[in-house]
Amino acid sequence: MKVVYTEAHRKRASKTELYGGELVSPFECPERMDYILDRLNKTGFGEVISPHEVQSTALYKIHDKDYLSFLKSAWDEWKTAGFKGEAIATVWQSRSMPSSYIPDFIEGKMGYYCLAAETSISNGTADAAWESLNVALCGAEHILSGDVSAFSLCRPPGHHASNDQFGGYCFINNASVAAQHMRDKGLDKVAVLDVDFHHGNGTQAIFYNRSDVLFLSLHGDPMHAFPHFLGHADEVGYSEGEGFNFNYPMPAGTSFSKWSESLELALQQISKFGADALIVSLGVDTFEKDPISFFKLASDDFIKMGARIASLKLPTLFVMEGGYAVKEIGINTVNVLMGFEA
Ligand code: 7XA
Ligand code: ZN
Repeated sequence: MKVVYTEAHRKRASKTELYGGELVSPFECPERMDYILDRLNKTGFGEVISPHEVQSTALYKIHDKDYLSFLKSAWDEWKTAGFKGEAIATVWQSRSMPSSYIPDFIEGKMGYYCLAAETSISNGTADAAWESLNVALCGAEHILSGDVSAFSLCRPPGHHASNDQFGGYCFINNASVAAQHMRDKGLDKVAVLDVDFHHGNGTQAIFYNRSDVLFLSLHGDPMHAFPHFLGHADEVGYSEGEGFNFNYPMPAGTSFSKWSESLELALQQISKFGADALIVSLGVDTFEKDPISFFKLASDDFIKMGARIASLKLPTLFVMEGGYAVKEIGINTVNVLMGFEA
């Protein structure tokens, strides 16, 4: 399996995350990639390749153009405003302020284009987000040219980013743009299976009224887990998309035996859908030692996960999302890929 990777992810080097009322060093850090690469090297798994520049208009079908302009200019605008720290949203439109105006000043724009305050924007964030997208698109190109599988080692991750909002460490929805790119290049039906601990709210929202992209997410119950405001089982899609969105929320302490029951249900839906290709939003924050999550998957379980996904026998693109038990992130990620190939 080819592994697409670029060192350019290091441009995303934010120093602050708002966590529990404190500014802490971000859980989503560059070292995550080092541990994954190290494990790939040690196991000899896959051929690590640099991405080439992919020509695609899919980004502009998935994300709002003003949002993309905002991402590009946000850091400069924040600095120009004289703020000393990294850019963090602090004020939102809300139930009691349902404004449709987009503020001119960066403080207001941050709230307009942000869905959760933990994620700061810093120098290089936008560059890294675009590089991460290109890694995903390059993986998609390999699938389109006939590879049975590929791994896009994306950083920053993407599945929380919606059409016009960033948050949850995500800026551009890599998996969604890859799915759109596959559609644009002639695949009729694409399924996106999100196995990250957190609900893929951005991907769900993007495809919620579409029947050509099936979305399924296995995640911590949003009553207790981020992103809290999307991811319930009764969210089934809207209009054309009704019946093409599946959520499998699960409680704290969920082990692989329970988790895999949801996986089997999701796999059945993917088979029934008749997908031409599968994109896996691969987060390994379901791991028992993950510092910000509450499932109990063990390292060996990730091998079984990969094997079950392989049973679909679909061309499969893995796109990296979360996972913060940094020392084990390499083992857990590569276990999924090895289980898939075995
Ligand atoms: O998959 N998404 C993540 O791993 C990021 C979740 C961000 C949680 C922030 C809660 N304080
Ligand atoms: Zn996650």
